Amino acid sequence: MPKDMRTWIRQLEDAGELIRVRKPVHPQAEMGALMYQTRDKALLFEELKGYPGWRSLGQAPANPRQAAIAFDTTLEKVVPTFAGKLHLRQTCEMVRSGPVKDVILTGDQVDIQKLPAHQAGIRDAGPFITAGLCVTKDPDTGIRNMSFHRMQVKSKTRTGMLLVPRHTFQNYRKYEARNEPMPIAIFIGHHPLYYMAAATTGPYEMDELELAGGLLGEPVKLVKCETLDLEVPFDAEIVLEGHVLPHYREEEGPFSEFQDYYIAGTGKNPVIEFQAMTMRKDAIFKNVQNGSEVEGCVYHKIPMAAAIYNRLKNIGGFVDLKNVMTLPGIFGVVVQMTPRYYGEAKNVLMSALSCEYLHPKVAIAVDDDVDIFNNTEVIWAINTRVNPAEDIMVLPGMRIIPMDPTGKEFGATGQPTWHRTGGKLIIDATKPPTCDPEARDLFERIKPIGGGMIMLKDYL
Ligand SMILES: Cc1cc2nc3c(=O)[nH]c(=O)nc-3n(C[C@H](O)[C@H](O)[C@H](O)COP(=O)(O)O)c2cc1C
Ligand SMILES: [Mn+2]
Repeated sequence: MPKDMRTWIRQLEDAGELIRVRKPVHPQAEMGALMYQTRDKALLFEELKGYPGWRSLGQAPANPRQAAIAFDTTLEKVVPTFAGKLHLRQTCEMVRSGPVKDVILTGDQVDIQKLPAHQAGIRDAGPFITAGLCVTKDPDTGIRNMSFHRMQVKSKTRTGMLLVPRHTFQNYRKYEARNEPMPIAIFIGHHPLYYMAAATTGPYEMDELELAGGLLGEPVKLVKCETLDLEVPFDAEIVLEGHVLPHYREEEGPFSEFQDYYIAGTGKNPVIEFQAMTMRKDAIFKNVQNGSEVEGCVYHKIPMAAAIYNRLKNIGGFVDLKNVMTLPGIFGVVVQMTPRYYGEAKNVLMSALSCEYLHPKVAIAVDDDVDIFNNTEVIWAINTRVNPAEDIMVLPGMRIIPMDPTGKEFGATGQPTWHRTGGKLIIDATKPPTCDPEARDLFERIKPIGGGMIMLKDYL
């Protein structure tokens, strides 16, 4: 059976990683607080106040450790594992129908306000659809794109949409140049590897649904939309079919974002008008809580670290690279490596700051005796292995992600020219390289005599 949101719920539950919330929860008044709180376990809300019959899954994955479960691996191996699969593609398979077509609503029957979309933060403009994966096509080539976008619920048939200038925006620009609305299909609720694929920034030509197939190890099965020349997974929970209106913008936001701020992106943004909705007869909704170190962040952290891992492997021909992890707020990345030469770590960090993703602005390198999943260890390495005069570099005037409030803003949200500039920071917290064993030896960490063998429990 192909992996979908239901197999994922079962997998989490079997692993003791899911809590069923049986008391009724209000999606706008209560759910955000519960999801923001749980940093360890996933939540399945079984009864929703004001939305009879609906259930919703949240914080699933709640953290990178749970993301590793989706890849059938461990926290330490999840980034190298994903990196090793980034080149995999499986051609999607068309099927005639599927559970997502159990219920088909068109015209006046469409009412997205009946969906239990949650309100994430106090200052949010209202409920947002937070787990919608947006499928569009390049009108010239027909190549598909799939990406994550926040969608502010505005009426029965309308949402806003934040489009940071990337591939979906590129497709939208092409439709705008033709003065045509852009067809868009949004599926809500699926296996996390679909979300990981959607949050992977690769070449414009990459069909993220083919990458999803590569990650899943099985082709994604697609069905035709009811009202659009687009295809969506046959086993999603819910599908919305609509158009992004050309040359039209409306106030959108604020929204609780991944940096743990409301700032950035709020302003005149595109809108989607929906004309059809299909779903399973017992569809489970999916809400994603955003903020630092919650689910929204996890979908960013893992693909970004995987893309950076692949990029860094071959800097200077070869890097003895061990691991990569994204830091809280996702503007930072920590690279674990064994430096072989002086200056090597700095070259590697330069590349991490200039990769597929605009987010990284702080790049830190550490040796493999530092646990990169423990930020206390990373700070220890910075404090004890860095000579600030030598090992820190500030790079001014770089292009940074427009969602970074520290930067100088140009243009405005909703426009293809929207961007920011700001500084980037390199911190080489590695030990001296292996080519200088004497210097390196000064940084040998203490190990207690008998460490790992003499256990306290044996003395109690
Ligand atoms: C939880 C989550 C929410 C996101 N929300 C948005 C958004 O509202 N607008 C946006 O432009 N990108 C958003 N992104 C980032 C894009 O989906 C991501 O960069 C993706 O790789 C872009 O794909 P594309 O380059 O094919 O357009 C979000 C990512 C995640 C993980
Ligand atoms: Mn893309």
